[in-house]
Amino acid sequence: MAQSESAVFDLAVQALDAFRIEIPSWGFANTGTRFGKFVQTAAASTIEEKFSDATEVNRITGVTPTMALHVLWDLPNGVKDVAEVKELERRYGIRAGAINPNLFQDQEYKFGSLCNPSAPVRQQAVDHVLDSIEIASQLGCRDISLWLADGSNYPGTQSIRKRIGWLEEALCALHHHLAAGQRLLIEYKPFEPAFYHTDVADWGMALQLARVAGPQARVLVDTGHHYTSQNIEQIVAWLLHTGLLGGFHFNDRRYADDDLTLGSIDPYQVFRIFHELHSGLEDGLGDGIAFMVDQSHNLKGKIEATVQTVVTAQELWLKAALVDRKQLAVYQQSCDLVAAEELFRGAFWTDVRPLAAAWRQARGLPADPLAALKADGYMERIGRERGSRQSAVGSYA
Ligand code: RM4
Ligand code: MN
Ligand code: MN
Repeated sequence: MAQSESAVFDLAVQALDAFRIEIPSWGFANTGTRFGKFVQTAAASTIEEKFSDATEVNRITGVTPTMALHVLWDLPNGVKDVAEVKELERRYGIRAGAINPNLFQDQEYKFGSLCNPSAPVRQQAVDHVLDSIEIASQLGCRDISLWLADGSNYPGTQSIRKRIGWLEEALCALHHHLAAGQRLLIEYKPFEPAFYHTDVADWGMALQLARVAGPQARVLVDTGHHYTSQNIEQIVAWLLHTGLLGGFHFNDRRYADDDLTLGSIDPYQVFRIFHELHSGLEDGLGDGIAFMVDQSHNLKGKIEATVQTVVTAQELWLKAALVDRKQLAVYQQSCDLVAAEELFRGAFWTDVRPLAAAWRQARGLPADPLAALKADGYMERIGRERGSRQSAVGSYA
């Protein structure tokens, strides 16, 4: 890299100062697989405990001021629970982030929610999202993040096109109720729990639905929701190009929707996505993208895994910031393939950890967040306090 040391540090400061990551409340709770759960003594089982854990992560990393909430898990009484959340926001200094309606756990949703053939069930789903929009409004949250489990398991058992129509109808109705400045994020996923057809299976469907829903709808890219070897950075480039990239759910995958820690399997993929984002932002695209994490830490300690995720995201964001995009454009234009690729890979292989540590120190944060977490005794304390209350519950979260 030709840049001077101080120019590189300035670049790092700029990149990391502007990078905020939203962590999910469910990342602190006991989660498992469909085979069961291994209960952790330090897991959070109340919304207050989730706020407390989020505060610890933000205290150590300094970049996670908001926490995404799942309505059914965090506000089981819907709008009635808003006062409690507001009180927790005040007490812990963490703000509620994206509001996630839950359209997949009620018995009524066996054959779908917004795409269910039954009009009353579709209405129930719409009403739940309307409640979620109201919760978001009362909490001052910008994003309502919609993920549907809808689909079918066997060929011929559902009309795919009728379901498209019902979904469009529901999304338009919902969009109508968004407050100014709010956004409806539409997440896609190729399969699971539906194993034959999923109603919002890929980014093309999500993009089309966002267009039909209205100008405040965007597409949400969950990195784990793609088929193996799919070129996610190309999808990101298209969404930037069309102005419909709303945000991310970060995690990593090896096989399917594994919800593993970001960058644990394929950090180069995350780097390539981040390069597209830096490049888009430099060109004035992609304003207001939500960088959210969506992970389940079934085996790792929850808080440790969350801090590790944040640190990894920062490192990869920083590596991608170091790509000399002016020079790269020259190589791309002249089709100097090896020079372009080496420049690109060179940034990826740069060890940015000292740079990230220097940035943290400049911001009054611990240089090594994972070591700081181990040292401050929070995890032992909550393990002791919460340990006796954990029970081996069977559901996912
Ligand atoms: C889904 C999807 C959603 C998340 C649920 C729990 O696979 O990723 O974003 O809320 O899982
Ligand atoms: Mn997700
Ligand atoms: Mn998922």
